[in-house]
Amino acid sequence: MATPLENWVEEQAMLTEPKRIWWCDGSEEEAHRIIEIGMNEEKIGNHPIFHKLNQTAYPFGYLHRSHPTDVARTEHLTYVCHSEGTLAGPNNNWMDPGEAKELLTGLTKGCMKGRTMYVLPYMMGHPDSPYAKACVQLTDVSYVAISMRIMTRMGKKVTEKIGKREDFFKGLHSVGEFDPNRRFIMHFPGEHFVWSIGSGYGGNALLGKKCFSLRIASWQGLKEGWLAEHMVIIGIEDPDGNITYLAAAMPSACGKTNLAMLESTLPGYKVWTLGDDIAWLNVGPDGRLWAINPEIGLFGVAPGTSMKTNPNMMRTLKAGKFFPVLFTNAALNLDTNEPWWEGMEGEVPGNLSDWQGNPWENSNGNKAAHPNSRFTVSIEHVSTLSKEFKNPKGVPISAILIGGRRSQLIPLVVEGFNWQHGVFIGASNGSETTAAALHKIGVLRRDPMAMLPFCGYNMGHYFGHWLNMGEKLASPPRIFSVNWFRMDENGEFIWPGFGENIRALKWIVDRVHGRVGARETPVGLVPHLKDLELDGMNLSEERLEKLFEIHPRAWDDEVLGIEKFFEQFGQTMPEMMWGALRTLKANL
Ligand code: SAT
Ligand code: MN
Repeated sequence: MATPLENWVEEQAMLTEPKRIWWCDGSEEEAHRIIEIGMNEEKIGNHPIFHKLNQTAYPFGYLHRSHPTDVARTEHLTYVCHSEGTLAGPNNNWMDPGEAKELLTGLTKGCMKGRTMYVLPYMMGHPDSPYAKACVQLTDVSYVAISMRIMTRMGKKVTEKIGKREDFFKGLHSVGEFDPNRRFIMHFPGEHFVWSIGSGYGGNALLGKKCFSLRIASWQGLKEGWLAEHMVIIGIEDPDGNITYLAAAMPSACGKTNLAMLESTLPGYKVWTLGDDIAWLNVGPDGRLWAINPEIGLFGVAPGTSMKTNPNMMRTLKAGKFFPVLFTNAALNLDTNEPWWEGMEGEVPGNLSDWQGNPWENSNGNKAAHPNSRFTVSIEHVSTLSKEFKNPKGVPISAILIGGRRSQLIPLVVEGFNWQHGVFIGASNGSETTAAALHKIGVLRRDPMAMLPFCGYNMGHYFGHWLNMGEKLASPPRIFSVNWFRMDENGEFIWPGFGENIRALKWIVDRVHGRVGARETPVGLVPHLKDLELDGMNLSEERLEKLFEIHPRAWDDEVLGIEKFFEQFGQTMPEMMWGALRTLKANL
């Protein structure tokens, strides 16, 4: 008798009408075959799906060019279809589930004609972890099949694990016609189901990532008492060899991958990598908060990545251990057959094709690589991978960092007074927008816990859930806000960032272990400047003070912005958040 999984795949095949169905086993041999198909048979426009790069410089490297209209997440086409709109909240687009299915059935009918349907069984989380989830995604493009193999634990074992069960997470994906007018990313949290059509790009198409591990999982977390968060996980080893684990939430393209791979400029300190994008946080039997990374790959922003900013990443891209490594929408050096992007060191190559494959003209600020061009690479390549990465229990978190891109106002590092105040700091987090989603770049938007585009339910309830989590923890992590991006009057970054960020992290670790005091300000606790380890850094006292300046009048505007943001959640906003805002106002 057919299993529920087989029945489900059969039903989707009746709807989408592929020419064949390919059950993937996740093997390397299979990945080679799929890449071959992507190079020789499947196309987007005139381009093959994959172009083989210089294998000496970039072992296992392939370049993928997406459809020109399909280069970032499309938040306006992303819906969370709860039974009622109030459950989705003002932070989500909502459609009635029945209506959404009718609309998508129309768009999906026969959409895989002439194509292969890849069946991808995968695990989010270590298979032995009590927190892991079994999932299956269907897709009709080799790029997505291969990307999912890099990002998740894919293979036959998952099919066996699912067995006769029905409660696996389901994802149906088709690139359709790549038509932005027929593109939707629809979530059905009640059914653990995501249905995505019309895009092959990142978070729109790799359904294990934002769609499941954040939007659907955050809803599951609300029901089951845990958190699915947009966070890096790292361990910081101090000169005594003790490792303190931190999780850090930052919006897309604000340096999460750089933080996860940070190479310390402080002697004796070392950062161990556990994850660069997603953390599932559970209350452990010891009353501490434990984090696992459900993914096994990195999907990072290429432009700006160089031997200077992130040498660890550059080595990772060339490590050649796990097949393959993908570069999406990078430029191509036609002389060397290597990928290229803005911000790579050295001279700009003379013979480049741009991210769409056209000869590149260096004029009018014309970018060769797309600003949201990405690499996809196994975390096994990372030489700083923590030995705890494979521990099914995860790691205990001592501090949570919340950051954004703020050219003004927000100090380098601030500690919340307590868990509740930390939740307030997270809830009022803002960031200047980037190229990771299609919207105007550089505008301030509120992005609580960097989850605005990823929280699968009403954020008013989400803040309440965070407050409840604090109650369940015997020793809740301390919560900090960080901002590497503050600028001076001339628009220059005051703080050098990258490897030097270890100095802010060291202060955080010192706070966690009670080694240093702090100075109280209206917005939270900031370092006594003498406690910051700045040896070997070229930063004048005056500029250092600028990093921590708090101008009450400028904060008045911030308070107004937070108030306006909170208001939209109406009755669902916990009173405690309003209380924290009133206190902030009074203190200023
Ligand atoms: O496209 S993704 O959502 O996977 C990457 C990002 O925006 O963070
Ligand atoms: Mn992300």
